[in-house]
Amino acid sequence: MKIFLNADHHRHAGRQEMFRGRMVPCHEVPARLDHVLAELGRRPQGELLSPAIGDATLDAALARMHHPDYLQFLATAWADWVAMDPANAERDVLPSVWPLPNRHGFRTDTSPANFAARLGLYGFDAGSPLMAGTWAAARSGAACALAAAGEVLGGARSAFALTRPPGHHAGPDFFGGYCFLNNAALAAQALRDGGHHRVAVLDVDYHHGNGTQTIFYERADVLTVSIHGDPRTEYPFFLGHADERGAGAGEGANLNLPLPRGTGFTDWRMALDTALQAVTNFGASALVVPMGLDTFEGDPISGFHLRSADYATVGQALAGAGLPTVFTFEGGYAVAEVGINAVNLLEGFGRAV
Ligand code: OKP
Ligand code: ZN
Repeated sequence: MKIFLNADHHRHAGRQEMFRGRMVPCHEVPARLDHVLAELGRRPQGELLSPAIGDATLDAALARMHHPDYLQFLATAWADWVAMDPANAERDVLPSVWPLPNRHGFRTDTSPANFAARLGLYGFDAGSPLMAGTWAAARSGAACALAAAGEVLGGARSAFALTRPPGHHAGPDFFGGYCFLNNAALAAQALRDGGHHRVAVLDVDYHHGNGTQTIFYERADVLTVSIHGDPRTEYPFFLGHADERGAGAGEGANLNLPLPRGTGFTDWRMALDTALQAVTNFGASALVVPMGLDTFEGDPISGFHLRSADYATVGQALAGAGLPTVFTFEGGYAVAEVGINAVNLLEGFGRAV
């Protein structure tokens, strides 16, 4: 399969994230992608390419998935941050105040003049630092997702957007969970626009894909399925419950399969079969897989117990859907193993095709 590499990913390199009242080193580090690349060097899965997507095409695609005010916010966030105080140039951007949407009559319909207040409108956690290169890195990543979708539209069985920062927590007008632009949603929309009438997104990251679910929640043409740690105890907490089935025209086109912390491969694999059955029942003709490897037993921030060899089985099962498939790189924070696990999955998929 063709692999679209985000050559700008190093420009997004957060230093610290807030965790339980203190600043800890970021989990979502450039080395994650570098390990995948190194493993692909040892076990090649296809040609490595740079995405050839023009700025106008990219901007048009971004504007279809994200609100214009949010994109504008991202584009100028670093400059606005430094303008608040020149000393801010030494520090990453992180929000520290939020409006508690839908509660207490807090106004969120006006754009506050203070950047720190605006930051709290768009960002939903204090763990997703943004810096000078974030916008460039995220844009190039979005281009990788579009290029991967284009490859599949051109007849390829599969393609991989090898990019970071990840995307599945980014919504129409919010960032968080290390995500800024929703790469998987961009790929799904590109597949729709390219002629696939029904597209499915099957998110296998440990964390619920709250951004992707929100983007497609009222749409009947894109099925969103996510297998993840139960949001009653696991991040991102406020979305991802089993009773969220979609709304309006999208009623029935969202499926959440939350599993308890501690779940091992036998039970996870049964959930995958349920998810794949839903994809088949939906009648999708193309598939997007936000590929998180943080279901791994050694992941430092997650709670499932998949082993490295299991990822080949996952890839094989995904191939069994028989659909043209776009993979996007999402989570996976056991840095030394993330390359092996990612390539095991891709290899399992490729062997089964
Ligand atoms: C991003 B992706 C939990 C801390 C959670 C944010 C996790 C974001 C995961 N102890 N911090 O879905 O892999
Ligand atoms: Zn995750």
